[in-house]
Amino acid sequence: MVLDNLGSSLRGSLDKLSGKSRVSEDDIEEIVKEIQRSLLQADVDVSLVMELSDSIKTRALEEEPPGGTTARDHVLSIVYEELVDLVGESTDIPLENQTILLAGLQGSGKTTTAAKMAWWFSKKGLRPAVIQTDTFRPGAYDQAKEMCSRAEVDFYGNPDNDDPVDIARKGLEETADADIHIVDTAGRHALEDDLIAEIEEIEAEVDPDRNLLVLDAAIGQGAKDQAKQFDKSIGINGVVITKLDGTAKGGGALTAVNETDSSIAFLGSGETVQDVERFEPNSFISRLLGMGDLGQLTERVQRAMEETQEEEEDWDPEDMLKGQFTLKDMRHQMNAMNKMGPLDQVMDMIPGMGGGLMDELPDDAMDVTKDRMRAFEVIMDSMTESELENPRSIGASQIRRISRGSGKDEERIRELLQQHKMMSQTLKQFQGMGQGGDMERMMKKMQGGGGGGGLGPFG
Ligand SMILES: Nc1nc2c(ncn2[C@@H]2O[C@H](COP(=O)(O)OP(=O)(O)O)[C@@H](O)[C@H]2O)c(=O)[nH]1
Ligand SMILES: [Mg+2]
Repeated sequence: MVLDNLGSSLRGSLDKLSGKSRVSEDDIEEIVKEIQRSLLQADVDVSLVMELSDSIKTRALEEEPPGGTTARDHVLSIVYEELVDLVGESTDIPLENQTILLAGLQGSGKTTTAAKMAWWFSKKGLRPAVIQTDTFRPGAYDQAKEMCSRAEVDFYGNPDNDDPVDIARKGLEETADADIHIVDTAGRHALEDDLIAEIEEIEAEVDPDRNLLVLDAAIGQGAKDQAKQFDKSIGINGVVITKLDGTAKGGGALTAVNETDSSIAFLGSGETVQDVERFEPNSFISRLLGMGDLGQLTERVQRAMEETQEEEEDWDPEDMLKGQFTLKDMRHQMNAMNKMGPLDQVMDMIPGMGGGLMDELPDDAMDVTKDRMRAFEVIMDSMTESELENPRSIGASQIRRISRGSGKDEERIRELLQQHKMMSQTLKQFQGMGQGGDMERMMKKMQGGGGGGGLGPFG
């Protein structure tokens, strides 16, 4: 996928910053070189690469890291911000009636994208129709028709008509009931005058709300000329990058986006109609850098936090971030985790937590099954306030008392204390990686100030 190597190589150089509080010029040179290498390998335009690396360099050296930030986090957040900036906003696609025209060379993935987008709109509760105007390629009609039937969306085409403009006109009439009209067009092997003339005519007839350029992720430097040409003739509002599931690099497509001053609308990553997603700059770059999907994680965490908060009014997440990890915190965390869904999934979304780190933890370090939870709750109810705040103070005699009070075996109480100890150690471990204490701030920053609401390393 695009810039596939960037994440791992960049993490390697960033790790060398671990423990440092300031970056030196040499450090940043090395990191910027890594970034340049990955971007150039991914076919991103040279001038774009230079522009990007200059601003990363300047910012990393000149900007004062916010108080308490490690050099690593500081540089990572700058790289992140600059990359998000490079790919730009996602193309605005309002969920309302509209006509979308797809342009692009033959084989770029227009027809597939038309069906995919139609499927996507139908999942949003709108009624889409695809109009196939490709009279150039034999089999285009059958292919589009079949894909649309798989997507369960309306379709119009006419294999006996060889006038694309006429097909477009009739198509719009025939599918007048639909909310969204997606007009698929023909392509050629290369940009030719007659292709440009044809698409201009269709454009004039259809009067689309937006024109999307479909680009194969493998396109490379040729993307620039194509993008310019299509932009000049019909105007390009957004780009769809297809075949991101392949070995393609996608950098050419990023260059094209920049060239036409447009943005990315959708990403295609497979041959079936469901293999489509809206382009989200933040989550795209997070994934690219192997930082997990910060946006999605934050959203989940926030939802879980809110729900848990309602049940435990006296629990304040800020306390946990500031000081000791108490049994109350643990109860809260277990509750929140239960609400977030499968733990391994959640861990995958946490920066730096993806590959293998979970394997290093004891198997039951985070076993928060419902049964265990219930037993722990009962035990905690038999503890005093000071025991909950300071579980280390709980000795053999207290364990005996708590066991009598809760009706649970002493063994279960030791288990609970053991689990608390492990979670507390894990927490420290995360903080040691320079990602615990600063995570909240980083998340806030990465979401553009959306507010991470007191997140601990467990969420
Ligand atoms: N793996 C993969 N194949 C794709 C994707 N999009 C399109 N294709 C394939 O690329 C080929 C050309 O796609 P098509 O939609 O016909 O391109 P068009 O000529 O621009 O209409 C077809 O074999 C598609 O199945 C994608 O995202 N991933
Ligand atoms: Mg086609």
